[in-house]
Amino acid sequence: MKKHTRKYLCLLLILVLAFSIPAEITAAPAKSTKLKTPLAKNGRLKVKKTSLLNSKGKPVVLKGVSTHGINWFPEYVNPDSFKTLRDNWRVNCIRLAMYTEEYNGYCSGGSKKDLKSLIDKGVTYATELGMYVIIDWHILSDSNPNKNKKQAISFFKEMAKKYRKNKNVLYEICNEPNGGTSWKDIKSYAKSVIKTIRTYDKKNIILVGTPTWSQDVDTAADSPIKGYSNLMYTFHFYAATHKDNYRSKVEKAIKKGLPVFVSEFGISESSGNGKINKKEANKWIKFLKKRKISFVCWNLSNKNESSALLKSSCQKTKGFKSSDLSAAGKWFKKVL
Ligand code: IDC
Repeated sequence: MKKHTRKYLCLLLILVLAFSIPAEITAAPAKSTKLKTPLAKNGRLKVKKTSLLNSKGKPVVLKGVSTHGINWFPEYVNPDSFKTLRDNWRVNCIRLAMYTEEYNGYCSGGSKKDLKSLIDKGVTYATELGMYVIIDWHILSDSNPNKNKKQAISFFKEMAKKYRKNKNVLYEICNEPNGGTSWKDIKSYAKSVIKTIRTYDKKNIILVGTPTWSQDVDTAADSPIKGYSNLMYTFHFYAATHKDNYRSKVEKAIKKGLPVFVSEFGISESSGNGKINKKEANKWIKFLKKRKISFVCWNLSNKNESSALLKSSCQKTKGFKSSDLSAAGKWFKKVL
């Protein structure tokens, strides 16, 4: 090696060392303060007894926002809106509500291709952002899930095949059975759909609806579904309508060993509109937090109804500021 080449290499080495040492020293605290995504922190979730646990076996609470029906409000399924919710609201879960029978629903003339493409987009954005995502088969006016059971099975077969490797996906197989649909009926539907999902996806959480608009968790607790793991049962409430006696239903169900997940709630009346009741809503949140029950708030839209989290005058579909939020939106952001 020539003398000047050696000199040059020495100088280079000194320069590299000079820059790398302080860089390392400053990089260490930066690394430790860097926020991990909810998914990076918790990994694949599992259910043990009544608890939802992360991959390390620690309890985890999903705090989510539900879209309104993606048939009506597809525009909110975008990466920036989810990112706003994650970074500014501290939401770690998005629920994609796909109505099955209302206007342009999956089983009532809506484009299956378009609806599934919205679900795919929603799952992709949530995954990129490290958020959990619920694929919600949103039955409502089709009161009994057995009505569209065949379509549910083929839908969830497709979803489970596609998303079995996604650690952040949860399947909600029937939003709110109603119209007198019995737990026995729901259970028979659930068993078929769960069997299909588990053929492909052995692990991700499955959320099962309960009778009377997903309120009768106490009834489900008397006779839970056997033979499968990672199942949870949904309880829904609207704070201006459902109060103490509903909390005691949840309490009863948990005492009987049922894992409960609040995949939808609002602080309005059960119509999704009318007065909001913040006092009762705060009681609910205190109750849920104490028991580490996950909760997902209805709904991400600017619809002119009091359960909507955005003001009806808000035209933004991302980057929502406090002034864009409805009273319910302001309340929920503060709760988080
Ligand atoms: C409501 C919406 C409303 C829409 C209606 C369709 O807020 O804009 O017109 O559905 O029937 C539920 C349901 C949920 C309801 C919500 C409020 O899961 O779909 O959304 N709610 O009524 N259960 C209890 C209340």
